[in-house]
Amino acid sequence: MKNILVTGALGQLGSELVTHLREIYGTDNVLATDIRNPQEGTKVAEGPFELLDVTDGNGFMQAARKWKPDTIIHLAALLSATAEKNPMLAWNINMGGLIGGLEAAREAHASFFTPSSIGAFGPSTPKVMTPQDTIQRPRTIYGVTKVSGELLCDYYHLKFGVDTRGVRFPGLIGYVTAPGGGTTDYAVDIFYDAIRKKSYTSYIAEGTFMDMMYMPDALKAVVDLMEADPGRLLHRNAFNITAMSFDPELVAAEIRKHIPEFKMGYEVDPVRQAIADSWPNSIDCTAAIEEWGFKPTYDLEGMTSDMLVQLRKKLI
Ligand code: AKB
Repeated sequence: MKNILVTGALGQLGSELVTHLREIYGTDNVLATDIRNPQEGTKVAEGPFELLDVTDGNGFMQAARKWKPDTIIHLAALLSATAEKNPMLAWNINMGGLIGGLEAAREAHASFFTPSSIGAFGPSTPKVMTPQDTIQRPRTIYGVTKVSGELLCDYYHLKFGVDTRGVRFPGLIGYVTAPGGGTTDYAVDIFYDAIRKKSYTSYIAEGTFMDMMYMPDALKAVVDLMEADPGRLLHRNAFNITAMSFDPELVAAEIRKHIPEFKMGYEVDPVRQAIADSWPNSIDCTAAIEEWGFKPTYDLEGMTSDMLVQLRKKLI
């Protein structure tokens, strides 16, 4: 029986992952933590919850001593665009939180998952079918923390034997909790505006391709990687994974199949555009497929139909 501690449980990924893990391993076996309390009536509030500021290493350790997790899923972090506005804060949260979590996992003898990102690549990385092992010289503070985090997790595995595992997530698209402060967030916002206004103004320019994934595939990937036979893992931190690559025009065209009057406009944000331009167009997930059987279900077509159905239920 598992005993899991999740940080950043109220974020875009955390709020859905906690529910998913509780369905698999039992509500009482998944402790959700975040820096603020969950709203009453939300799914996260239905099971164990503790306040935890991940930059407080001592607090992290105390939470782990109390809960005795066999798995720590550390999600609390700033995303790329917010990080770029406040690099010191990004370093403190992304790296301070990570080392606190790794120390807690080391003491608890817990497995440890934390996400890296396509943001761990930079302008000198091969842009098309970016290999698993390649040049990683990002020029954003988010990317710097993601590469450092990958190295730190590998170090804790090699030096202390902590069972660290991670994936490089692409942009995640879901309808439960909106993302905040990311570069790929447009690919979520577009669905909300398509239903509410039948139009969207994109801050990312036409022709900018980035990798994306629908939330159910992201949730499954975390569980599949954590359940994978360690003997098969040649890599650990972190596996390239993706389900689709598109630019704003492609997703708009897909939405138009359901909402023919949908209109697309552009007001490009130079900061987020520069970040997007430094990231790959598409990444190669062969290592994840071969080492732990990664297999996404949703492509652009399937994701778009489901997003629109689910969001209509939520918004109308
Ligand atoms: C972001 O845009 O910052 C994230 C990511 C791809 O890491 N969604």
